[in-house]
Amino acid sequence: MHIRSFVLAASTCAAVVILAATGSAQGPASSMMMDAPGKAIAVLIPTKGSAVTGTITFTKIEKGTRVQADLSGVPVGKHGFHVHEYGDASSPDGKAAGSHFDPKMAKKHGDPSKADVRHLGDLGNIEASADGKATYDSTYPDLPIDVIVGHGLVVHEKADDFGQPVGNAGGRLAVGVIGVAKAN
Ligand SMILES: [Cu+2]
Ligand SMILES: [Zn+2]
Repeated sequence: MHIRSFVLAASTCAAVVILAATGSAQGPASSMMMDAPGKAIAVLIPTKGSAVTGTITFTKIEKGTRVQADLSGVPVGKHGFHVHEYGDASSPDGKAAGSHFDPKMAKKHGDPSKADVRHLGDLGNIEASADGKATYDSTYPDLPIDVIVGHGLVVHEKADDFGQPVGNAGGRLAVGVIGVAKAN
């Protein structure tokens, strides 16, 4: 009796394993195993009382990820901007985007041009001229597009002074969700 029930259990197990293997080989999961995206984009949505709009693109190049921003309606001066943990632009104050995206658990805020240890999402500052336009173009060796896709992008009220814990950049002027874009 013991042997028979063991055989039954073993064959059931084998069937489950075969089903699982077949499912992962032919199911929707396989289409998600494609190459990492070559380009991503965040389209900014202004928070309540803000006029900040524009796009931030992330393009895979030989040296890493090129980050380019083209914004309008930005108050003159420097504004901190970061990849935030949630791709959620639903709240009028932008807070649904959570805090700085820190998948490596660095637990330290920093200047991307200087600090090796920083939140992965720390992008420094973007500066607007008197006409409200702000552009940015910088390449990061350590910002994989497939890691940041689906997370948020926040442009802040004030400059990021790189103080702890999150740079004293104040409120949020705009939030976007980083999505996969068609590579050029
Ligand atoms: Cu931020
Ligand atoms: Zn940070």
